[in-house]
Amino acid sequence: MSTSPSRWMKIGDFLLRRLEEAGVGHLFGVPGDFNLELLQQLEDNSTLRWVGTCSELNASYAADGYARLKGFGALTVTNAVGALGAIPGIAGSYAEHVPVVCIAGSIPLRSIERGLGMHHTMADGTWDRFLGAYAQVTVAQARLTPHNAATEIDRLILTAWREKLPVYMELPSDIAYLDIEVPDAPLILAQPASDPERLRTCAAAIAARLSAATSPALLVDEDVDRYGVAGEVVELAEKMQIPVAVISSAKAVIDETFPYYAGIYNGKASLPATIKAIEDSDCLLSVAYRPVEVTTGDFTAQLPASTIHLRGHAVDIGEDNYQAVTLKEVFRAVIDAVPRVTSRGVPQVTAPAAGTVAGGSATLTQAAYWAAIQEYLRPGDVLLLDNGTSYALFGLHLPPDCTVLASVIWGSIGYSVGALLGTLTAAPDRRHLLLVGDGSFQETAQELSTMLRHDHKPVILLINNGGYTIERGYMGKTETYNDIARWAYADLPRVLRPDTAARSFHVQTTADLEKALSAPNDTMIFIESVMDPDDAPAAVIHSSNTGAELDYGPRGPQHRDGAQLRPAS
Ligand SMILES: Cc1ncc(C[n+]2csc(CCOP(=O)(O)OP(=O)(O)O)c2C)c(N)n1
Ligand SMILES: [Mg+2]
Repeated sequence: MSTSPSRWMKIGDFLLRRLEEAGVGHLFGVPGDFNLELLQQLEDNSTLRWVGTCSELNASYAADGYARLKGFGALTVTNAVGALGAIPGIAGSYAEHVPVVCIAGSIPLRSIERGLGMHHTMADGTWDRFLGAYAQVTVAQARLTPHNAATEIDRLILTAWREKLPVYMELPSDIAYLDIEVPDAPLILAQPASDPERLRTCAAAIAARLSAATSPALLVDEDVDRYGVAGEVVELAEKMQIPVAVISSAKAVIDETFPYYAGIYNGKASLPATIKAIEDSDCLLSVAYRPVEVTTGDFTAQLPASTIHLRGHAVDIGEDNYQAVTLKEVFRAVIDAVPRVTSRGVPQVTAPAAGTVAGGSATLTQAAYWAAIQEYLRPGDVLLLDNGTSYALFGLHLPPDCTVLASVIWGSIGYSVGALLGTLTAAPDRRHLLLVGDGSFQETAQELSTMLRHDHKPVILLINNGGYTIERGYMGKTETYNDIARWAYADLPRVLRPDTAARSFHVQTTADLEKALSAPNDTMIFIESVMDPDDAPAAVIHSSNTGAELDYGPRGPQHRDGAQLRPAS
């Protein structure tokens, strides 16, 4: 019997209490008969707010977007039909290292024990399939029972938070109202303390390498955000005058106006000064870098062989592998151990500025569009980008305190629209900009209705180019498989909320765009910008062209005449 103070709580109430203690203020999802009892507990006893979504996929994207700003996110779905709908989003949270808990209200324990057939199953007496499916896309899973709930709820929440990965729990619908004995003490979200000897030795080894180096550098990926060490990275860079480059998935994790910010590193597709800072470094500290084709400029990245690799709970230095060292403690110890350097100065990394906005009545081009967006950005903006020509945002200079959300490694189109609901819910006082193509938008567009329903005020910047332009750069420049239906996008706010005060704009010229961008941010602004299907930023077309070589090989169909959209010569 436990000696620490305890109390009696209903299982569902305890779960909701633990979510609150983990900093979750909102639960996304779609109700079903197997989770209504939990939703009733939420209504009756909890400070959590319910945000019903149009689909489970969008709930999973929303929980992910919410977690990226608040540190933890949660959704609830119903057995199987709901749970399976959320899988692509939960798998994306795994790929992008986002702690989310997916709670499936599942068939009653009574039915499992007696082998009773139930709806939302295959009606063949099985009940483990969906837990099995989630085992592939989450770091931990459990079916709650009255005898494991008190420990399993804590294990799953803590595991998700510590490892920055999603978890899945099934709450059988007949146990949420059962009383169990639970700890009185709140759940403390903390990383395990490092092994003192390993931490000391590891930090000393890094500090010695850094102190002896003439051209140290830092390369950071998105875990720097997830583990909350951007402040430490900046402190170390400042103390030793070290340039810091980021992977595109970590855009804006380091303030782009920070003097030691050295740009986005993406192999040979990076600026020359960024390549030099990283590849010629005699002591590169890389934080949680995961090389795939989209983060390596198609495998042209060349990190020095001596690179020190830091991850959430481990560090690799040459032959030495340090376990049981947590990232924040490693940074702290290294910062304290290294000398202040004043002789190196500020790195010179200047990216070409986006062009200027050309003449008023000119048909809108991608070049003019991105120049205008560059001017529109403000400090503190939350920027959600989807795949497509909207990736041009990676080339813009961001003001301080911006946050960028994208699905860079997982690459799921439509992510940004669902995630926008999550970021709006998490940080309603910030300005949120959605940069999305028509094709991506069509995947998840209905969630606009939830944003309107809750009076959110995002700026939606949609590029209407009649289809999948980024894909035309891979294959099928003029093929119908890259075409999509032309919606009246700017009319959607009124369709989805007839009494909306949203301001909608159908933009065809640069003058139209200027006018739209001058609208005040006191309501939703929906700007649909019509552009030519063959117009795309050079960097986007280039990466599509080279991506096709990787995807289809030398005998692929991309080599046929006119098969690919190519950069304007
Ligand atoms: C879920 C999913 N389905 C399909 C794809 C393949 N895909 C990648 S980009 C893209 C087209 C995006 O088109 P759009 O959003 O219109 O952007 P544009 O390049 O036209 O600006 C597609 C279909 C994907 N990444 N994710
Ligand atoms: Mg498009």
